[in-house]
Amino acid sequence: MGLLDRLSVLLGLKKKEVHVLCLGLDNSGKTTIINKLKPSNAQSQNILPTIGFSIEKFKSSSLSFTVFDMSGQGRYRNLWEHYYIKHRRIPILFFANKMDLRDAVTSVKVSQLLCLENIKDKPWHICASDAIKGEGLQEGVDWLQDQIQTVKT
Ligand code: G3D
Ligand code: MG
Repeated sequence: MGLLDRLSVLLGLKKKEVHVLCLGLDNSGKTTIINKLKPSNAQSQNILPTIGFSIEKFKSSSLSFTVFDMSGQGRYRNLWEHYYIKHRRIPILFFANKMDLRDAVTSVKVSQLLCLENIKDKPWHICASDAIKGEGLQEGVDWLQDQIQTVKT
């Protein structure tokens, strides 16, 4: 961030800009989640399968997010590492999505199955979500915003 941008953020004239990498299994609902976080007049009615990646933007109360929505398909996974810097203490937000499905397991169970408690070097959080209804998404974004705001601008 340039000096002028930092000053604008500090004075509350501009939202701090952050980049988010969105990863997950193909068909898990990543694009639907991101779409639902956009203002209603900017949301697509038709979610198409993501090819390679797409770049989306949305805002929270104090941040401006640019999201790299990566395809989960195996042949595109080699792209992931180009957008992910492994050793930084970046926060990781997990969505246990499709909680509306009858056989969905709880977010606690998902966290156990993925052994998330082994992540010691980065802050992480898991939210149960239903991206179609938009449930659980705001809780996740609020957590991410809190984490990012504790990092110096
Ligand atoms: P992806 O970007 O992770 O590949 P998509 O996944 O966002 O393209 O979503 C894949 C399918 O899952 C879509 O259905 C979408 O509507 C559905 N979906 C996303 N989130 C939820 C959810 O929380 N609950 C349910 N029941 N379905 C969800 P289609 O039919 O368009 O393939
Ligand atoms: Mg997608």
